[in-house]
Amino acid sequence: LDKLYSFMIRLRIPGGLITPQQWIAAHHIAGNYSTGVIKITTRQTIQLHGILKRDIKPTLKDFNAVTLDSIAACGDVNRNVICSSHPSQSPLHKQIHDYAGKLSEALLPKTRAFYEIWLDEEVLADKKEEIDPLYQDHYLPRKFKIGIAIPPNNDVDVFGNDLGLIAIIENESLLGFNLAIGGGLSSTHGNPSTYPRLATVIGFVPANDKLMKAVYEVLTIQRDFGNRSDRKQARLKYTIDNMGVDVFKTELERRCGFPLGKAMPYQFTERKDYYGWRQSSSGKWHYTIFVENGRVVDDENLALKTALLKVAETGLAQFRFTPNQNLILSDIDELDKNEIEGILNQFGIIEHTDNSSLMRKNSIACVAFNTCPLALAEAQRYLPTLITKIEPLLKKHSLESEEISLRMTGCPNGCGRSPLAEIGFIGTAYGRYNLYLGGDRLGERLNQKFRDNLDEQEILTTLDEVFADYSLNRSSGETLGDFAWRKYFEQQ
Ligand code: SRM
Ligand code: SF4
Repeated sequence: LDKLYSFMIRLRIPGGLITPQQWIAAHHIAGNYSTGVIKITTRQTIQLHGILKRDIKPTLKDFNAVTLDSIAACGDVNRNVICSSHPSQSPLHKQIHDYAGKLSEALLPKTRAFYEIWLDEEVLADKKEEIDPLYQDHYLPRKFKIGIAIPPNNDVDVFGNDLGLIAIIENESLLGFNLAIGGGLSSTHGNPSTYPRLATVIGFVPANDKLMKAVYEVLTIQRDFGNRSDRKQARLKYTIDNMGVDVFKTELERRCGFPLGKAMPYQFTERKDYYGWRQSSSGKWHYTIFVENGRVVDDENLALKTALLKVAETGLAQFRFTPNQNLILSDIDELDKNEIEGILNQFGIIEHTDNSSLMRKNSIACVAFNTCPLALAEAQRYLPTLITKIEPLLKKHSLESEEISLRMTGCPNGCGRSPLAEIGFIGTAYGRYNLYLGGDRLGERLNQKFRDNLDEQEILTTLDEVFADYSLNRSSGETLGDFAWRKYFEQQ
């Protein structure tokens, strides 16, 4: 007997937008071949777990039938391109969002292997036809990530990406993007040569072919200069720190054949999903649902998966995943809003979104156990319970109306972007976490380690003390992250 292998499949959905028909397909594919849970990821796409080896082909074929694929969703290539998700973010949202698709397409590997292996196309292509000018025959040294942010909302955590693009809008027209290079959030316990790093803004490119060229050449530099002998040192952040930002920029301009412009002014004032109903300037309505840790499933409290199927079956809403693992039912006509609202009310979705605490709605947990092979501790299966125990502490210190961000990962790889949270937990062993504080609310400052290896009781005692200190000693309007930074780190 062969081993009973099971797999995870992650889709490539640039900008996180799919049609209701595609959601219906995902619902049934999940039911037919996986654990049934549809997991919305921190990079605006979905994953299915527990797919048996024999079911990989049918799964990918069924996705392909609704034009969804998993090409370059993993591997040493450009990954799913993320973009500020809410259509009301800007009247130019569609124009900017389209870049997620354009960049994703432009940076796809040229090989037909996916179609040949999984979709039964004619067996292996003539290699001459598979010439790939970008990835050549050796791909990138490591995964590569692009995020597009539309200020003032940094919902994509743009500085956590290898390449961040910050949209610059003037007089309601898109001028172009500031380029930020070398973001990455992973580290390894006990290995000080690994570290999270915020992307550095190096200049501006107009929104035309120059943007595509500049992005492409950032990848070629990483391809040619990235470390191929040590995977722990292979991300772009290390390439840049080894070369120096200025040398990297000069090399980029040389390869592009044009200089970058001076970085344009921008300001982030928030980093959040806009829960509930919002209308965009086009008149369309959008409802953002709180999906705890991105897990779409029917459980004893909420029949979310069934509710979403009912919504999809009306065909009246698009499905947009957010980089915070939530879901926006979007682009709903005024005339159809009541019908969608009726379904959401029938299944208690609006009540659930409205009544969940701010801390819960500002939390993220990665997958971790029991499917992630790299997990040292629980994350998505534990964080909801931990938050239930933290909520009374917030109440005790009158902090329940604060929008504090809290994120947990089961290891230091940073999949739930905990290094960018005001309160970050990183698993060290089963039931134990390092506690990090001092990240800002906008994703512009990394948090710092505050305590090592805490168990649950130690976490609650420590947070009780921190909340008490914050509640008594903060200055007016000071966020928890800024307070913790000033009090516990800046003065050290
Ligand atoms: Fe991640 C590896 C899950 C976003 C940094 N990540 C993994 C794997 C595939 C474990 C593995 O290699 O075997 C996890 C699969 C668990 C499972 O059972 O499903 C996994 N990562 C996830 C997701 C699903 C977390 C979630 O709960 O949403 C996210 C999927 C994103 C997507 O749709 O493409 C996810 N991963 C991230 C992010 C956040 C982001 O990109 O905004 C990061 C930090 C940013 C960064 O890349 O620096 C991240 N994942 C990693 C790393 C560390 C990479 C490094 O530089 O060292 C690994 C391990 C690796 O690549 O060797 C990793
Ligand atoms: Fe797994 Fe670690 Fe990523 Fe969590 S942070 S999903 S435990 S690799």
